[in-house]
Amino acid sequence: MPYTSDDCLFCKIVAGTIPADVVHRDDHVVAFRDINPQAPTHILIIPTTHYENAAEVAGDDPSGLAALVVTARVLAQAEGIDRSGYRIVTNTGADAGQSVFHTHLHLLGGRRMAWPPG
Ligand code: DGP
Repeated sequence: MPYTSDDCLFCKIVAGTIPADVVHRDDHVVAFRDINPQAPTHILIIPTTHYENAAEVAGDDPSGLAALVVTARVLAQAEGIDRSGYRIVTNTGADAGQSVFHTHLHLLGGRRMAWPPG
């Protein structure tokens, strides 16, 4: 049984107790549209198991991290942004802007983006 945190917003989305616009779900990965989109496509891709950040997933379940990236590629194709380009972002820690401490990839696309990020 995967670990879930009772206090974790994204664990509640995995469990279905908080609604979300889910675009993909399997045993290991859930993807849903960001509540405050920063681009025409802005999807959050999360493991069903609670890990605080991407490094934790990489250390504990490398194939789980790969599954998140593969899901991003599949969803980018489904959204029609795979050829124009898209960005995968994972914030780690407060200074990076992480506000939900259940690791997630942001899949962003559908507009031209600047670099460096703010
Ligand atoms: P980060 O700041 O990198 O931890 O990203 C957290 C993202 O989660 C942020 O872009 C907004 C999004 N978010 C926060 N609460 C909810 C929610 O209840 N539903 C959805 N769909 N997204 C949320």
